[in-house]
Amino acid sequence: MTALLLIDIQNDFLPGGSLAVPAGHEILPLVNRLQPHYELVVATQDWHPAAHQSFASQHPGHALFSSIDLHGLPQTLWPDHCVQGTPGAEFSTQLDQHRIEAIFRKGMNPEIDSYSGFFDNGHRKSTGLADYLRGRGVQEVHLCGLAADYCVYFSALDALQESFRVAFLAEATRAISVEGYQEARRVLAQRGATFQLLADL
Ligand code: VGL
Ligand code: ZN
Repeated sequence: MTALLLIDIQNDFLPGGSLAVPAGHEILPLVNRLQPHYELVVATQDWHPAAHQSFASQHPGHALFSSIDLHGLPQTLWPDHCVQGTPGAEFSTQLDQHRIEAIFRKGMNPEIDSYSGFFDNGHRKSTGLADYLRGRGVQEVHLCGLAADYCVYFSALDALQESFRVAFLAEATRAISVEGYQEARRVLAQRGATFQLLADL
C-alpha cells in the first residue's frame, strides 16, 4: 500500500513564520484534497530545543544562512524556528489533521540537524519511520510539504535508500531556493523517484 507523508507543514515554514518558504501556504488546499486518496497519512514535525545548534542565534559572528562545520557536517545557519512548544512549531490550523495516524518528530538533538523524517543528517539515529511504514505494509510513499529542497528532498532520498517506491508530489511542495530545488529534482529523478501529478492520482 501507499502512504502519504506530510513533511513539516508547520507555521514557521508558512507566511508570517520565522523561516517562511515562499508561497508555502499555496500547498494547503492541495494537501487537504490529497489526503482522502491514501489509506495511510503520516506527518513529520521539525521539533527543536531552543538552543539548537542549527540556529544562527547560537553562533555569534556567523551570518544567517551561512554555512559552518558542525561536528564534521556542513550546517546551514537558520533563523530560530520550530522551537518545541511554540506556535511556530504547530501544524497550520489550515491543515486538515483528522486523518494523520502518526507524527514523527525530528531535530530534538541540539548537536545535529535532521532534515529527513527518517534519519538525522549524519544518518546516526533513526526516527523509526521506515520500520513503522514497513510494519503497516507500506511499499510506496508519496511526499508533499515543506521545504521541497530540504526536508521533503532529504526524506525522499532516505525513502529511496530504505527501498520504498517514491513519488514526489511537486505541486504540493514549495522550495526555499530555486537552484536547490532544481538540483534536488535532478538527483531524485536519477535515483528513481517519480514526479506524480495530482490530476493523475
Ligand atoms: C527545514 C530547514 C531547517 C524543512 C527544517 O522543514 O525543510 N528546513 N529545518
Ligand atoms: Zn529545522
